[in-house]
Amino acid sequence: MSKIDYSNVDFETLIIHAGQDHDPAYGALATPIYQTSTFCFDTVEEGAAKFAKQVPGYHPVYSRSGNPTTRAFELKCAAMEGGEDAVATASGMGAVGSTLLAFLQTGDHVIFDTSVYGGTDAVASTNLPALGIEVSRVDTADLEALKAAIKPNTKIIYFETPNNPMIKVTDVAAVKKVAGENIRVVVDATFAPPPVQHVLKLGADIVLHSITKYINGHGDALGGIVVGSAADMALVRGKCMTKINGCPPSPFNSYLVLRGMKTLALRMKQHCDNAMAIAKYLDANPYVKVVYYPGLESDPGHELACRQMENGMFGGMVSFELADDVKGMSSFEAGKKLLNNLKIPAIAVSLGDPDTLIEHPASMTHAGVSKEDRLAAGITDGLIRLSVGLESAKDLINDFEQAFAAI
Ligand code: LCS
Repeated sequence: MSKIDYSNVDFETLIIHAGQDHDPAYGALATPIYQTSTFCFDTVEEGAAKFAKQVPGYHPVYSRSGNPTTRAFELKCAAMEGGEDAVATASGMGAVGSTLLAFLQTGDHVIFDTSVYGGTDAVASTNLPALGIEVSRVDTADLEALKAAIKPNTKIIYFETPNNPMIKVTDVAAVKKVAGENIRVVVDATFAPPPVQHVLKLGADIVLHSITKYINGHGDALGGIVVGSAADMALVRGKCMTKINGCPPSPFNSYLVLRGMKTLALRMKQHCDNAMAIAKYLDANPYVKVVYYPGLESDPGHELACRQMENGMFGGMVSFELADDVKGMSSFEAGKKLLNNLKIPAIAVSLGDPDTLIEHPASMTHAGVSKEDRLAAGITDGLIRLSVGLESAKDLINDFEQAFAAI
């Protein structure tokens, strides 16, 4: 057992040590990869007792419901968010699906923000209604509209903050106040994980992440995590993750995430510093019409972000749109040229990698959202989304300069 009192240390210390006790078999410092599907019992009686959870301590019986490498990853994430427990999944969508199916059934009502990741959007617009679950779409930044959308059968209010791809910030504490005790507030904080914000502390009931992004942070593994109360996590794990979805991460991916998380504090600071520099550069660029980044004073979410996000960090995601007439071209045409001219950013979806990634939401991450819904959420054909990496900000700005000049 660790001797560290995690309630009394800084995030930089917690994120390195939490969840990773020295391995009981040989005292290994790094958590071993328990690459096994099953676990053996000496006797039938021992197996029965472990299945019945009558043996004190952590005793996995089968790797779909529990694995020691994955458990270390779950415990580190629970500590990171200040939650009682966590459930790891094979992808972010595994976390989204397992959470929604754990708490919703036919006849229930759920409210989603107008703009969420394209995969989550498909769940809201197609998969949940097909199960007889009623879905409303409301701008969660508009608290009056949110209040008006609540019905007697509303079970969940679901949003991302900042959201994908508009980088819109939603007031977690204010939404929980509107939701009251009986409606779960579920926040997807993929775009700004701790230490940038701690949404459970702001009042969310459940926080989830695509681990694929900043938390693993190296662009080499898919994963998801759900964090909340012990009772809620028991339901997510027991009813959904291990049964309906059956989507645990592989032990090897759990190991990669544990490795990546050791540098989360350092990486997030650098992502945020670089994003602020690039956002300011783009904001001052005459070819750019609008920049969405809550760190900019001109951003409508700036004041809220200063309260809700921590230590002057505003995340590493920046979206922007070029001016309507760039050298005689539309915003969309000029944007395509800009992306093709850039040398450092990779044209790719995903985010949170050390490498800067740039993408076109209307034709990539949000291509499956109807044009009407996209435009209502502000996702125009000219919108460009940038995941600012860990390269030198100066090199990135120089690259943008040559790419704009060559349009
Ligand atoms: N939540 C958010 C906010 C996301 O951005 C994504 C993926 C997911 C959940 C799902 O996570 P996954 O299953 O991919 O691990 N977002 C992506 C994106 O913007 N580009 O590629 C994937």
